[in-house]
Amino acid sequence: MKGDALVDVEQQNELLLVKLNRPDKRNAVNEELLLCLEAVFSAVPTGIKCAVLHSEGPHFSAGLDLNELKERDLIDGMQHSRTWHRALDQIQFGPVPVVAVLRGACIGGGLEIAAACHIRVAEQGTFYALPEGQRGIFVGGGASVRLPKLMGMARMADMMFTGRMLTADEGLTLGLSQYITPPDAGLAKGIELARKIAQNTPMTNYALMHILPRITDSAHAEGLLLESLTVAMAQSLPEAKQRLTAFLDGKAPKAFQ
Ligand code: 1HE
Repeated sequence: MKGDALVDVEQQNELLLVKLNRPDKRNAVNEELLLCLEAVFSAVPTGIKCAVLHSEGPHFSAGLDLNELKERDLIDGMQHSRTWHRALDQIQFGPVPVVAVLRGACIGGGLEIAAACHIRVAEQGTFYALPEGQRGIFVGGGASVRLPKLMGMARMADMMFTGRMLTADEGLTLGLSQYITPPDAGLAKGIELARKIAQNTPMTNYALMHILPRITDSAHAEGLLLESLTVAMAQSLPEAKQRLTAFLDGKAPKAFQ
């Protein structure tokens, strides 16, 4: 998917760079763009170990394409929200970790897409908002499930009750992003992080993507049991044994290197 596609994809060795590519509409997400995103993350080529989701133009995404709301009845609205859930679950629970690189507006559905990624890097100048409250609607792309886990329910509710906008610095403090960079340095940072992630064992990345969220959603006893199963599986794999032996032989970097 190249050129004027709404989602542009570029392979860089073990990394997949996925770009929201509708800058004239501030990367507002219409049905076509959403389905493109789902298709890309459903067909990650073999050999790819990590993806970076970034954007063309000065804004990550202005959220849902509001033109599409005008004609929708109740059942259409329900199905449309479920399409968002499917597409964003494909990002969160797909085959590879995804690093989001944010800039400018990260609004509504744009923030929902960012929240489905595994790590968020925000450039200075990024701003976050959930104008759904002001528009008389509600979040529909999974924000009510994902955002309270990142920033807490009260903060998310505040953003919707009051239309409060958060700056990049506030987003970093509150957990919306894990990294902040100068303007225009986000993609380089995202790629640097993705290269690091790509060096992990597949089991570690799988556990972080697919098991940790289940543990977090579990009751105490079930969570601990899942953790034990995961560590036992991971440590029994040859690639873990090699890494442990390398450390004990003084051939692996220390924790702080
Ligand atoms: C759009 C959209 C959009 C821009 N749907 N067309 N999201 C919002 O409520 C955010 C609405 N957007 C904005 O507040 C601003 O556009 C921005 C702050 C992001 C950028 O401002 P600016 O001055 O750079 O651009 P602009 O002039 O406002 O917009 C440029 C064009 O993009 C313009 O179209 P044009 O044909 O007149 O050039 C805008 O109409 C268009 N555009 N944002 C449709 N959102 C799963 S449910 C999720 C629910 C939500 O996401 S609600 C939040 C919706």
